[in-house]
Amino acid sequence: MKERLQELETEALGKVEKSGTIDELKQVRVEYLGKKGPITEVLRGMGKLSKEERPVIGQLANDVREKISDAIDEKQTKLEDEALEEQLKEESIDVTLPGRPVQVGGPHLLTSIIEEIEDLFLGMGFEIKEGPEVETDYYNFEALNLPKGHPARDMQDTFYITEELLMRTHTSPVQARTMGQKNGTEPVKMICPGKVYRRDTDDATHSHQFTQIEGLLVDEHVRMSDLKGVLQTFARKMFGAEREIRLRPSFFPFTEPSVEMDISCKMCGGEGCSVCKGTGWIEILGAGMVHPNVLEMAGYDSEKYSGFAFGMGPERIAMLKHGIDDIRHFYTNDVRFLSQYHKA
Ligand code: 2NL
Repeated sequence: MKERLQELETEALGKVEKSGTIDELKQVRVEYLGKKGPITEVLRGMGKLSKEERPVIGQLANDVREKISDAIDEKQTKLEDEALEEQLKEESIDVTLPGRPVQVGGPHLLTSIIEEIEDLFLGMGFEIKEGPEVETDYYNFEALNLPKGHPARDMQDTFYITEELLMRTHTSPVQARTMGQKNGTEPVKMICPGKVYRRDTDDATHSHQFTQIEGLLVDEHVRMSDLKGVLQTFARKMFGAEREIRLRPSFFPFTEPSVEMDISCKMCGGEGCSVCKGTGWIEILGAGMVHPNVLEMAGYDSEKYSGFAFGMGPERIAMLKHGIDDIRHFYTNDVRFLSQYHKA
């Protein structure tokens, strides 16, 4: 029996040694240490042994079993380590490879234009004010000399929330609100950029939602020449130092007198071309002297105070600056359009 056990040990250890995979090792374990294995069999036959031999063989059988088991465990750990090593080698990444480029966004063209205009007016001492897009009928219309039933309201139809609440049609209500906070005594020097709304059918030049920048200066002794100086400074900083401006009489319910401002066409230098439709001039904005009714409604004495105001559309400015032919490009956000105006 002793020899048989030693034989089994040698045999089993040999097979453990030869096992190349965890599966093979499992089979060795089942074969030698399983319930039906040869060692169990030896132990079962111990009944036939003498009292003296029994503990010796029993001890030996247990030693052999333990040796085989330890050898299997050791080999299993080794095989597992090797497998892990192999897997790590396969999955290793080359950290020296250059990374995939990340797509970098940038400000929307309209945002850039609005910020450029803001900077120009900040440089002239104007402050920037914002206000609600949902407005009252009073601040959007009444306070701007557009009483209920005024015919000019037709051109500024909008989206109504209630009879008295609506989506603002211009940013002027921000200015009316600001003037109203000044007790009729302090001067105002502000611009207000923001989104505005009209009941319009979208096409290449119309949108039901667009942006506007309005400006307002109220103080004692403000004259039309002040308006002209500010607008000329703006036009030259925005479009080029060589630009001329031209004021044409116009009408707005909230200013009197009212004007429209053109800049000389850069494309043809004033000769007339397709951009300026042969006139040599391009319309940029509307402006005027604040109507006395508007000043009075905001609490100012229109005998003592006067002011000028202007309004422009950043979409139009951007379209002229960059030769964009359809206002809808600003809102459909095609990256091929947007990315052309990201500064490097
Ligand atoms: C245009 C014309 C304009 C104003 C806006 C204004 C605001 C107040 C008082 C008086 Cl609070 N006027 N704003 C004045 C003249 C013209 O906009 O064509 N905008 C795109």
